[in-house]
Amino acid sequence: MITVTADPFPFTFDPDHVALLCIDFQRDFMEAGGFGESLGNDVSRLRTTIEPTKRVLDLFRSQGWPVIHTREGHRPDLTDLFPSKRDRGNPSLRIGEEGPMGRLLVRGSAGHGIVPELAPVEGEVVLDKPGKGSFYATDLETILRARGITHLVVTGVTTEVCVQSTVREANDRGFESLILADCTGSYFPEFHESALAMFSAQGAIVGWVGTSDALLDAIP
Ligand code: C5J
Repeated sequence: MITVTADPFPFTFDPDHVALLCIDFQRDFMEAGGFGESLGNDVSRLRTTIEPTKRVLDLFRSQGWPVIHTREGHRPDLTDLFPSKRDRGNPSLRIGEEGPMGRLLVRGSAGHGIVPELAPVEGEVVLDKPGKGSFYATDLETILRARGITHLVVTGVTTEVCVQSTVREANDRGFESLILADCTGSYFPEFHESALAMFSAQGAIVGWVGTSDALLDAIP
């Protein structure tokens, strides 16, 4: 068993039953010209997550532990895009419209891809999802249960949107999540901090919060 220093108390997992979730490290959220910027966000804020997440990815790869990447996006014909998602807000470009990295949040466009530093390698699951949560309208739960995964190490963007939806969905399904604070990021620092605080409050009501260093230090 491996025990990681975390809030509100140490997180213990069996390495035979753990997986790394890398949520939506897509160019559309992390680079200029993508969906995140179309909503008026400073996308550079998310880039601090790349280096620590790369170290965690390297750890999982070197140990042979499973890695699952998710990508938020839609079919090219947009048949899986609810009008409520398409029409809300006042972005400079809407989902499906042509931007500098191709059509925003459309599967197959350059912007929909994962940033090169964290790109999946052969054998890693890449899961496309139309919503914010990674369990909604995907086979994530089946994939995890088929492999006997009970514990998740969670990285990704953004903390209070897709990470938060996913860890809440995971919690309700009985999975134990360790969310790495430096491997998750938000356009809004205060939302990042609040979301992390909500996860670990009330005796880890949603999950545990730790850091990449704490995880790496815990591995013999
Ligand atoms: C957002 C996400 N923020 N991946 N998506 O719309 O968090």
